[in-house]
Amino acid sequence: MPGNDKAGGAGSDDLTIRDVRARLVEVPMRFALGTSADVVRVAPLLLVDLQTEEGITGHSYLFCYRRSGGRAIAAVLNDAVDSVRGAPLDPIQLSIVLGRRMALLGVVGVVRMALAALDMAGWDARAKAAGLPLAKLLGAAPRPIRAYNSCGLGLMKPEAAADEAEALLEGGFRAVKLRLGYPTIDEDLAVTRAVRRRLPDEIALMVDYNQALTVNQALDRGRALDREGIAWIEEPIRHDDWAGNRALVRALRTPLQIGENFDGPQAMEVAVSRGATDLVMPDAARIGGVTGWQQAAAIAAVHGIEMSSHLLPEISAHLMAATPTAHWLEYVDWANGILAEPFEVVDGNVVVPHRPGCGLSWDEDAVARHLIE
Ligand code: SMN
Ligand code: MG
Repeated sequence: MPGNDKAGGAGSDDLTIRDVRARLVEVPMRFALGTSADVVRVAPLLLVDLQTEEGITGHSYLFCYRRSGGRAIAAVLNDAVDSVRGAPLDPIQLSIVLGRRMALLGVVGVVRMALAALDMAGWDARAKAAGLPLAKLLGAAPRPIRAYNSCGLGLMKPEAAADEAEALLEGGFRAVKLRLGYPTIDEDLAVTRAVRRRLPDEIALMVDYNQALTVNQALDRGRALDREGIAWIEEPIRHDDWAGNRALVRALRTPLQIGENFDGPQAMEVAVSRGATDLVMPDAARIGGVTGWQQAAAIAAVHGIEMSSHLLPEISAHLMAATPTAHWLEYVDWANGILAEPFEVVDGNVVVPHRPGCGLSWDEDAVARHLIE
């Protein structure tokens, strides 16, 4: 590259942190999502622009679950960037430095998500500076990634769930995910059977409890679901009850899936080494952004465990392209309303764009319409 100093000086693709802008929007969702924990009707998204002295801006966004989550994450993100303004945009070094600086507060939850947003925007900027799609910068071809449609299919009456499941196959999806955790096992089974009956046999059906059950309830309901043709049972009990999850892995035929609540790659390593799951599905925003994801992908690869993604389908598509044991990408369309170029879905695969970076840019008119602060 012109200007590159082979003796080890600054290359022309070096970047320096200048500032960050975080904007909270609430985007209407086409399908509301009623889980056993809460109902989500609008998507609170934090849009992050990381500006560099060199004029390149890195983009990322987070799904914040609640408006208050977005506000809290924005506050931590601004604080974190204040403390590294003028530093080289080196995401791996930043994860070490900021991890230390935030250690007294605790690098969990909101703090973890703020640092992940910075990390992902940092990698986006670096990929743009290199002129490469993020997947390529990570050593992978930007190929189409197999996805399941995870929009909707919250808690609802059996026939309504079957109708919605059918509608979600539009776009060629070959898998959908149903939320469970009704008051009784009979209700769980009634909805599952109505959906399973309506879907063609070759369509995979995952179910997600969002940590609703005790271990004993999960054993009962899991054994019943073992006869229903389910691809995985997700988070039936508290996600970090490693012993309880291990008991479920041993007792149930259907694969156990956990991971969206792994707080950094260390948590995933504990879960996997204790045999607490069959499958893993980290969330890029909780596992530590691109930097944390790569460490998690290495853990999954050395243990031979299939790894799926959680939410954030745009950045996850790049990450899954570079994941040796990639399994299923979780697709949601929640950011489409504010993206200038929403990612394409073809035959149930998310298409990884060939443009430099992650391929995220904002539709500023839509952002203005949905802006909270
Ligand atoms: C989920 C995701 C986002 C909001 C609520 C629930 C769910 C999933 O656990 O895995 O999609
Ligand atoms: Mg889940």
